[in-house]
Amino acid sequence: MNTLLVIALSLIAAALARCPADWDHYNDRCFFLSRDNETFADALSLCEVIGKQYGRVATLATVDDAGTQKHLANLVSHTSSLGFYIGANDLVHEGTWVWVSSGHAITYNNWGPTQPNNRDGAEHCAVITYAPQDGFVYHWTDEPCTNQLTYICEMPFDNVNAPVVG
Ligand SMILES: *[C@@H]1O[C@H](CO)[C@@H](O)[C@H](O)[C@H]1NC(C)=O
Ligand SMILES: [Ca+2]
Repeated sequence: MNTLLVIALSLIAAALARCPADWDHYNDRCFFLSRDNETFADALSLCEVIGKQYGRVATLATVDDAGTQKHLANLVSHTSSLGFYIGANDLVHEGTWVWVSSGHAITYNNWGPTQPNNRDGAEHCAVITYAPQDGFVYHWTDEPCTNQLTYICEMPFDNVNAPVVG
């Protein structure tokens, strides 16, 4: 087959799949764990760009219940990364943690020991952290949003939207 046709067909197949092959499915969402390290702002932009490739609205992960936390902790446990940005932040009002996906205040959390502590007044982004010596076993900490870290994107599971092929 012609290479362009093969590319077009694989793009359609990727868009029609309820979660793309390198994404993970949990309940009504698809999740993607990055390998690249980015700031919080760049991670958010990259999630949005990746989602657009599938015709979906993607963002940083909303970890709003214990089941989602447990599921993501299991995914993170299969990586060697020590920290993944999720969508929780208190960039607008110090101490008011909201999800970047909705702007709504967080109702579930999994903060680690003494977190969030806003160390040096400079920590406004939540990170799922593996540092068992300090009591963080996929618990959350707040970190400076400029830290370069891996990150978890999410997008809807069933918002199927094939690209127009012309
Ligand atoms: C991301 O950062 C970690 C920790 O500094 C490092 O070990 C890893 O190699 C980095 N990954 C990439 C893809 O640069
Ligand atoms: Ca902290």
